[in-house]
Amino acid sequence: MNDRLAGIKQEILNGIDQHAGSRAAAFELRKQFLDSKTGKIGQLMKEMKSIAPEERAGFGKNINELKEWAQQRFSELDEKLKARELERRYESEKIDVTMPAQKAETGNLHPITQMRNQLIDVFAGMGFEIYEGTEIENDYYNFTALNTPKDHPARDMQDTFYLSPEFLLRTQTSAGQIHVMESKKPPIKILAPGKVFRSDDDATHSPMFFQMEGLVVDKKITLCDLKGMLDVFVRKIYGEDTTTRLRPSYFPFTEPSVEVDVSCFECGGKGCKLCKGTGWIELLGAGIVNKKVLENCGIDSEEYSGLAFGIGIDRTAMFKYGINNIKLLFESDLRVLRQINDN
Ligand code: FA5
Repeated sequence: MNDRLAGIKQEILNGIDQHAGSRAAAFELRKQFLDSKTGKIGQLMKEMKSIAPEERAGFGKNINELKEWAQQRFSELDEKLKARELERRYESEKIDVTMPAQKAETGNLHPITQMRNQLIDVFAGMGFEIYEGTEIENDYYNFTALNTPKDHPARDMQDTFYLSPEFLLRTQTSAGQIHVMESKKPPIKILAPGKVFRSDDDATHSPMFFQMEGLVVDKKITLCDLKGMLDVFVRKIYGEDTTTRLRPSYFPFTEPSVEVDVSCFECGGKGCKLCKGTGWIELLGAGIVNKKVLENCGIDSEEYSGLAFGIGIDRTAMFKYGINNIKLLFESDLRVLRQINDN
């Protein structure tokens, strides 16, 4: 019997030597010998019955000693493995406090989004509400209801992407004017920012760009109201000394129509490269809402009048941040985008 005990001892020593590389493997090995039901040492206890009574006490003592010895070995092993695991962790998580810190990059809003937000802030301060229209429009809302029927030459002013004979990508946020006037009774004071699309492509024109439409319909709205609002807008965006100039223009949906220039904020009006020596920069189109458009939307043009303007958001941003090619706004070049942070 003592040989069997010695054999188990040896087995344990071999097992510890060969297999117990991790705490999980050591646990499995321990179970093989010390599990109360299936362990080899426990099994020996069950054999007590078959031992001669006079040898039983000695046999039991030897088994208990073996059990204590095994428990001791396994807890030493566990301690050793625990220490090794900890060492490995320390090694892998070691921090060199002399290393330069990793730079945490923070992003910022896209210049067009920054400009859009600034414009919304300015006009929200004057009581405008936001209306978000859809990018796909039908011919009626983008042209016909805006006093531009099928054969109207003004359609050539905007090269259109047609999706079908009826549907198109809106060429102007002015399409939103009609939706608003159809669904709301005056007084109306809305701002409609969004993407618009035209078959247009050069340094200052992009096939997709952003506009912000403003529409006010109420009693006794005049061109003076328009000029007053636009003066507030340019002063807030380009500085207190900036002013506007209205030049006669043509849009089928406004009468009279104006092109709005802003005094050059770079040279103060003296003439420079930015304003091409004129002292003025062309910024947006605007006018008094054509009576025909009001009538198309069921608004009494004798009782009410309206003003409307369409600001190019990209163009406003280009002037403000000194960007000379609209493509720079859409190429996602971080060197450009990082320079513009007006938040
Ligand atoms: C219009 O789109 C009119 N709907 C504006 C308007 C609204 C007039 C309400 C009267 C009443 P226009 O085509 O000029 O007008 O465009 C307005 C602005 O959008 C321009 O001043 C310019 O800043 C910008 N813009 C026009 N085409 C492009 C383009 N391809 N890329 C970038 N910006 C553009």
